[in-house]
Amino acid sequence: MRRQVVIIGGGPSGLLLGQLLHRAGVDTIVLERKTRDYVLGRIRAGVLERGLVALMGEAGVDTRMKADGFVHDGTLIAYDNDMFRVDFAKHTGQGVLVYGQTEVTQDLYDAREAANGDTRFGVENVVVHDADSDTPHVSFDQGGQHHRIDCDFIAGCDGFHGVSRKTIPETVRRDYEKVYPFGWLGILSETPPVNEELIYANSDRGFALCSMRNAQLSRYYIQCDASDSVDTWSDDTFWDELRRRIPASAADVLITGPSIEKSIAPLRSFVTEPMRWGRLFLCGDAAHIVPPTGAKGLNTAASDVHYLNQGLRQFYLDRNTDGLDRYSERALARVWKAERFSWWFSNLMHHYPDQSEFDKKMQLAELSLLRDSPEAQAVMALNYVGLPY
Ligand code: RFL
Ligand code: PHB
Repeated sequence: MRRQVVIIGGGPSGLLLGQLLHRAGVDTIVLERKTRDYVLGRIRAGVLERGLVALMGEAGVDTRMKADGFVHDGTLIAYDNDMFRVDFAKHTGQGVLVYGQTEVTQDLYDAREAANGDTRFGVENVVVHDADSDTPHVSFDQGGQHHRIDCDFIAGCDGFHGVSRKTIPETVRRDYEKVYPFGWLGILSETPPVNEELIYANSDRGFALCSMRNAQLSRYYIQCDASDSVDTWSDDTFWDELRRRIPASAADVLITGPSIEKSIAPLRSFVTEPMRWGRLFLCGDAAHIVPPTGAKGLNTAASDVHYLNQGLRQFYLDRNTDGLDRYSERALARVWKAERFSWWFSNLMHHYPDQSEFDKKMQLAELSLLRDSPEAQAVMALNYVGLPY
């Protein structure tokens, strides 16, 4: 079998790339290890930058997003019993869109199905062959059968634990990593959000975030020990701890209910360089991870998709390889800025196990600078709404 582009991974990066290429007449196959339901059951991102919203439009899949998404023009930051607002719209003329990754992924799967796109679920033993030659191919097993697909290019969109990045020889690849000494415990509950906008809270007991998916669906997170397990956190313990970490004005009106999802995510900053090896191109979490503070993961995956889509279109329409040759450099230039923002915002908002009194004072000084300085707020707003592509 032959396809122009093999896409490994049917998460948001792989599906968005597939849909954009489909619109350009490029023939793709998506290989996904899990089932569609499993992929849609993962509760992840909730805040979309304008760049991703525009790409969904370009891919022809933004109807439901436009109808059901909520524009947020600012966010609240709480610390030391104080709370202030960073006004994105005032500083940048833009907002962000609250619309879940689950919905984005579902819209993309629906569109791929409507277009009769070739998607294989439950594939095993995916192997990339000869990526550094002009005749690469990908092999995999499905339902007891072995398959081979010859192609022009391979898009490695298979997330942090996928095979694509590991295909690049260690002599070529350089990894940069920082692991944070805590995790995020998140719950989803069918309750109205505590506030119209997100609240990021720095408290002595650790970080907390009040987020949402819609008017009846809330998403809350609290910083927890990296070694905690969800079983040690009953819903009641979670709600009690959340109340202690957010300002009294919010805690007093918090509506609680049973969790419909509860999970713990580790926090990590990670980048691999380069993002291209021969005819293999890495996209999204396969190449980089950010801690979720600041909501940059899915959005940074989207900017990779944008650059790769441009490069592939240029190749197929004009036989010009410039966009592909510059893919890694272009994508990484933006990735590192998103890494910086997520690292900065994580450092500002979390309680570190080995934090000294001096370190704590530094956090408070920076938070009060952010509260009082329009210039500091403008820098934060610019990064939060998303740097231009
Ligand atoms: P994904 O979503 O991990 O998808 C990769 C897909 O590849 C499949 N796969 C394979 N398929 C075939 N063969 C193999 N060998 C394979 N190995 C893996 C996997 O099954 C999977 O379906 O990566 P992708 O597409 O790059 O998307 C990245 C985003 O999912 C991620 O960056 C965000 O979810 C991060 N993130 C957030 N990002 C935001 O922009 N805004 C947010 O508000 C936000 N909140 C979050 C987040 C991530 C979180 N967690 C759990 C890490 C909140 C949380 C709690
Ligand atoms: C979410 O709603 O899941 C979310 C929102 C903002 C973040 C991280 C996660 O910074």
